[in-house]
Amino acid sequence: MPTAVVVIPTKNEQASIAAVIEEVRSSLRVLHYDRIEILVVDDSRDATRERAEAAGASVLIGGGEGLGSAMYRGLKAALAFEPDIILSIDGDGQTAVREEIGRFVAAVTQGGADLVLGSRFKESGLVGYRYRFINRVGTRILTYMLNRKTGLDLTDSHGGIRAMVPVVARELEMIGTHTYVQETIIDAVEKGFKVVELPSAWRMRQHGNSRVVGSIPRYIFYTLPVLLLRSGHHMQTLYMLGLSLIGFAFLYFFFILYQEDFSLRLAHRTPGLVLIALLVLAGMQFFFFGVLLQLVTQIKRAVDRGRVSPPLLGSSAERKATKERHASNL
Ligand SMILES: Nc1nc2c(ncn2[C@@H]2O[C@H](COP(=O)(O)OP(=O)(O)O)[C@@H](O)[C@H]2O)c(=O)[nH]1
Ligand SMILES: [Mg+2]
Repeated sequence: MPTAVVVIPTKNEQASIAAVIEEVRSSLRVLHYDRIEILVVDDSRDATRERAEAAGASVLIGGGEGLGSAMYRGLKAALAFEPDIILSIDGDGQTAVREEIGRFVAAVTQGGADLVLGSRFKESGLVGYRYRFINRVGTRILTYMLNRKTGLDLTDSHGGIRAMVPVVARELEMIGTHTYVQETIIDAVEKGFKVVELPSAWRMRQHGNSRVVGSIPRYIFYTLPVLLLRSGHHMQTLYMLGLSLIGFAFLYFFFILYQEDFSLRLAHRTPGLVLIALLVLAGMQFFFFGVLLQLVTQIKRAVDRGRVSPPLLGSSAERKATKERHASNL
């Protein structure tokens, strides 16, 4: 009995949510899914929740910490249904679900993709309205940073529809709360999953306001620190800085000894010795700060994994496949 779970994040989408749920359900029925679960992850103050429930969806509280945490919760919760495929679709009706969902599902079920992303710029004419210049440039910058980090050749990261094999959601670890779209791609690539991009049309919003792409410059501001943290460069930098300072202190100490003909009567060199002590202290601080950061990162990863209770951890064959991917990706 093939099961599909669709995660729909919503923030004040009362005008569109019922129609989106209906469109998703009828389109998946055509694709012969017997069990279709719609999981709305909601942070609304309007009637989105009631309307989603009336349309037959399960509604999960988003947590009020941005799209990233809402999607994280939704994707992890989707695993409880033991799905064959997970999709995520925006709840604002900007995606042409009926026309496109089949291609996204097929890329996973027949094309061997693990994570399929919608791109509004892969072909011309996909964006059905005048898209603000600043956002176009911002999206370019974001996609460029993402491609540099992942080695992929994406044209967009913000499409309104995605499909994935459940193990991508199961393995997902995130640092940021607002950087869902980029971080999920980086995470999937790090774990050796096959990421594929398909063209996807983008309609104009009929109701409400865009929040994510509505503020691309602010979005970049949120994304940069996360990209930096995920790269792990900050830890390497701290280790290197710590070791360099300590190394420099030792060199300077030997230089002083050399100047004093290796005599240990160094009372008159107090300023130099104080400097050496300070360098060693600072070096140790940097080094241990790096160790602490590494520990915190590891604990965060363990907590992320622990959030999925054991019965939901999937078949051992699936876990073995993931491990192999990790290994071949090293
Ligand atoms: N749960 C939740 N959903 C959100 C949040 N921010 C945006 N969304 C939803 O995520 C989807 C995409 O958001 P939108 O603002 O349209 O982004 P854009 O189309 O990329 O500009 C929509 O369905 C929104 O309702 C949030 O903070 N929490
Ligand atoms: Mg939108």
